[in-house]
Amino acid sequence: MYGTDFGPDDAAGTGPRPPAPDEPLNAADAGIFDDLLEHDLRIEPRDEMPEAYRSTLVRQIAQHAHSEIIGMQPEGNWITRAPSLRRKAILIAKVQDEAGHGLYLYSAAETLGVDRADLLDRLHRGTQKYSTIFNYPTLTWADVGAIGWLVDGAAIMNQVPLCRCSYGPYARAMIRVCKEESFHQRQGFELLWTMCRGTDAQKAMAQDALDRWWWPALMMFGPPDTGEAATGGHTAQSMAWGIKRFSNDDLRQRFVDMTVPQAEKLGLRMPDPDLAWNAESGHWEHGPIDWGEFRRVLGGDGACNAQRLAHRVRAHEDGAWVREAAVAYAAKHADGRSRRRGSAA
Ligand code: BYC
Repeated sequence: MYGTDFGPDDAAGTGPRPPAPDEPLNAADAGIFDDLLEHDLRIEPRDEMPEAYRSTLVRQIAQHAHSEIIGMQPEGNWITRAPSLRRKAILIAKVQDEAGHGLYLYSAAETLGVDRADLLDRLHRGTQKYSTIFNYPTLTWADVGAIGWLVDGAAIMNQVPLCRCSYGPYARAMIRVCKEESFHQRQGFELLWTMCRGTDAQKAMAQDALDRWWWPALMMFGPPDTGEAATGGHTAQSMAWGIKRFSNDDLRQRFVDMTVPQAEKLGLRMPDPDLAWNAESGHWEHGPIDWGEFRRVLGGDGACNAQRLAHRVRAHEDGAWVREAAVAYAAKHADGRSRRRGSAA
C-alpha cells in the first residue's frame, strides 16, 4: 500500500510509477482502496483502484485539461487588441498560464495509464467535452475582464476543493492551478474596476459583459444535482470517492454569494430580476437557470463550438513538425546516452 505514505522506491527518488498500459487496473483490492478513502489519504498511480474510479478521473481530468487549452482562445482573441502594453503583457501571461494548466492536467491524466495524444484525439473528434463557457464569443474588451472575474472566479470555487481530491496527482496539480487562477480572477476584477470608473461608454461595456457572462458562468458548475431539480449525474458517486467534495449546486451557491457583493462594489447590476437576499438562509437566491441553453451548447450548438474546435484542430496540425522534432531530438539524445554508457563499460 502506498497512498500518501511513499515507500522505498520514493525514498530512492524514483517517484510514483505510472501503470503500464497492459497493467490490470481493474483488479482492485477494494480493502486497500476503501481504507485509503476512509482515512482521507491520497490514492497514488501505483495503488490499485476500481476501474470505474479510474475512468471517472480520466473523464473529469481530460475534460478539465481540454477546457484549459480551449479556454485560451476567447481571451487570445484580444491579445493583439489589448488597449495598452501593460494590459497586453498581463493577458499574454494569463493565456500562457492556461496552457500550463492544460499541461499539468494532461500529465496528471497520463498517470492513470492513458496517452495524451489519445485524449487530444478524442477532443478533436468531439467525443470528449470541454467546458460550455468557452463556446461564447468575446465581443468587447470588457469580456476579458468578465472572463477573469467570473469564469476564473467560478473556476476557483470549483477547483479549491479539488486540491483535496482523493487522487494525488490531480490534487497536487490543482494547488498550483488555484494560485494562478486566483491571480487571474483579481486581474479581471481590476480590469472591470478601471472600466467602471471610466467613461459612461466604458461602464456600459462592463455592464453588457456581465449581462452576457453571468448565466453561462453559473452553468460552469454543471447541472443541478441536489433537491427536486437533480438530474442524476456523477456527483453522488464522485463524492463517495472523494473526487468531488461538494455538489454542483453548493458550489454554485457559494459563487453567487461571493460575487453579488463584488458586483455591488463595481457598481454593476446583476442581470437577474429574481435575485434576492434570504436573511433566513443567509444566501442570495438566484432566478431559474436556462438548462435548455446549457444542453444546446453542450450538444455543439453554441455560438462558437464549431469555430473553437476547428481552430484547435488547425493549431494541432500546424504543430505536428514541433512534436516530430521533439521526438527526434529526444531519440538522438537517448542514443548518445546509451553510446556513452556503452563506451564507459
Ligand atoms: N461544461 O454529473 P455532472 C477554467 C457534463 S477551465 C461541459 O455534474 P461531473 C479556465 C459532465 O461532464 C474550467 N460539460 O458531472 C480555463 C457530465 O457529462 P458526461 C473547467 C459539463 O463531472 C481557461 C454531465 O455534464 N473546469 O476554469 O461530476 C481560462 C453531467 O454533469 C459541464 C473543470 O473542468 C460544463 N460546464 O461534474 C479561464 C473542473 N458541467 O461525462 C478559466 C473540473 C457538467 O456524463 N471538473 N458537464 O457525458 C469538474 O469539477 C466536474 O467535471 C464538473 C461536472 C463540475 C464540471
